[in-house]
Order: sequence, then structure tokens, then C-alpha cells
Amino acid sequence: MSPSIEEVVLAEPRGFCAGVDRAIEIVERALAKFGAPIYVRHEIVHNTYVVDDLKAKGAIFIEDLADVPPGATLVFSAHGVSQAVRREAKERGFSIFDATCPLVTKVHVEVAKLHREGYEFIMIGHKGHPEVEGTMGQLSEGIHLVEDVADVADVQVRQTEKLAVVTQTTLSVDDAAEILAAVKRRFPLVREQKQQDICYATQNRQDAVKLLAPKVDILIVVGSPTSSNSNRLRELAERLGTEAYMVDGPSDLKPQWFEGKRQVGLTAGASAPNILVEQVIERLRALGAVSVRHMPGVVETIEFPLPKGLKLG
Ligand code: 2E4
Ligand code: SF4
Repeated sequence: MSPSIEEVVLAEPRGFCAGVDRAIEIVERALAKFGAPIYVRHEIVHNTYVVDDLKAKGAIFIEDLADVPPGATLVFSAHGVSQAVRREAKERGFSIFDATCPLVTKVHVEVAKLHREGYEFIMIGHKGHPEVEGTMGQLSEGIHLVEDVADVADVQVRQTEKLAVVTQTTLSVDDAAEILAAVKRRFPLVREQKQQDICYATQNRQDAVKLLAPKVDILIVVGSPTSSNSNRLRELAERLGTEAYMVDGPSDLKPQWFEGKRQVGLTAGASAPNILVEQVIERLRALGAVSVRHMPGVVETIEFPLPKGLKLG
């Protein structure tokens, strides 16, 4: 059998969110204003193309602050940092620009505020992810990570009267709801979140996949393997019964995936640039796609201001 693609259907919305736009802009403006090199702690966003592009422009990506020379300009990635990292960066005297997404910072601020009121926390998130390390690292103790429903039973809290839940911003909306329900069953007094920590962009991209996946024979997600939100999109489509693959770019597409497939759904994680989506469409055209259609969907207009010192004018 050979590829039988007829149509590509694009999820709406897909690709860059406001936090990613801002983070990349911060590195680009720092490069323009202060010149290369600009040091960035961790991949600014989890995307190979974005990171390679910024490397070519003079950004140096590091994990350990000991690898940054004295007096350098340092940018924190969109995923945020712990208080310990923030403190060390200050002590080392770097000139710092914070590209933490404002929606991640909002979670950090909430943790600090409730901690002052005597709260202990349960954080729903993926162990080892930099956002989880950053949010958990807002406190030196009293924040417990749960990755799934089973973990909820093992949480050891000091008290149950003042307990709050926070989450990673890029979780599966459905998994998070299930874990939260388990938390509420075990800790009925847990403080209700005023607003979900899962962000608007994560919610909108998952909602779009929920609409699109049942209508297509296969779904392609543009995103890098380290990108949590992109992985969640692929996983969601598979759960809905649609074969799904995540690709870093057009060269990852395998013609055999498309054998017997007519409708190809296409989306992109919040850290995946549009140029890659365009290149994937070109590759799908070369494999036989004759038309490209957009799903109707939510139009995102949210924008975040740049830090002082990097604004134009
Ligand atoms: C910060 C917060 O968190 P994830 O692995 O999905 O990050 P990625 O860099 O892929 O996406 C941008 C981002 C950054 C999302 N939320
Ligand atoms: Fe911010 Fe959400 Fe984008 Fe993450 S996915 S950078 S939390 S807007």
C-alpha cells in the first residue's frame, strides 16, 4: 500500500503561546542590545529548532550556573527557576532577565502567599520537569509531588486543615482532573483552586485535538521529545483512538504511517514554531495531500509584556 493522503486538517489553535513568544523575544532582544554571548539557563523552550536558531545567533545554553562567566547576562527559561537558582544567580552577580512565563510566575506567587498563611501543598506534575523543580523549589519544604492517582495515597502531610493543590501548567487536563478528584477524596478539606494552574494555551490546544482527532485517520504533532505539552497532545489523540505521532520536523515523517490514511490532522505544541508546521505541510503535499483546511477554533489574543530593560524605545 502507498500513502493515500487527500487532505491535511490543521488544529486551531496550535503552536506558539504568549509565554513562548515572550521568552524567545527576550533572548533575541538581549542579543540585540548587549551582543553575544547571552547565557540561557536550560532550553529557553523545549524545541530543538528554536534552541539551534538562538545558538546560531549567539545564545549559550547551560544547566549549571558555574558554567556562566562572571559579569555575563543570563536569561531564565520559560519554565521558571527555584528560589535557590535565583539566589545563586544573584550571588554570582549576573545581569538577569527572567523569561519565566507569567502564568508560571503566577503559580510561584500563589505558593509563596499561601505558604505565608501556613499552607502545605500537593503539586500535581511530572517529576524532574524543570517547571516542577522551579515551582517545588519556591519552598524549602512542605510541597509534595504527585504524578498520578496512586501517588495520592502515599503523600505524608503534617496536617490536613491547611492544604492547597498546585499543578504544572502543561498537564493533561483530564489526568489532572482525575488526580485532583483523588486528592479531594483523601483530603476533603483541601483548598479549592480559585483558578486552574493548567494554562489557557494548554487547555485550548487539547480542546482542539479533542475536536480534530475523531475526524482524521492520523494526527501529527509538531514538537520536540522533551516538550511536555506536545507529548500530551499526541497522547490525547491516541486515547481518543487516533493513531498519532510527534515529530521534531519534516524529516521525521515516515511515508508508511500514511498508508491507507486519507485525512491527516496536524497540530503543534506551544513551543513548536510555525515554520516547522509549514515544512511538514510541504512534505505531506509531496506525499500526495491535495488540500489543506483549518478547523474552526478559539482565537488567542493574549500577549505578555516584556521585562523592563528590554522594551523598545
Ligand atoms: C513553560 C511553561 O512544559 P513544557 O515541557 O511543555 O514546555 P515547552 O518548552 O515545550 O513549552 C513552553 C512552555 C514553557 C510551557 N509551559
Ligand atoms: Fe505560559 Fe502556558 Fe505557554 Fe506555558 S504553555 S509558556 S504556561 S502560556
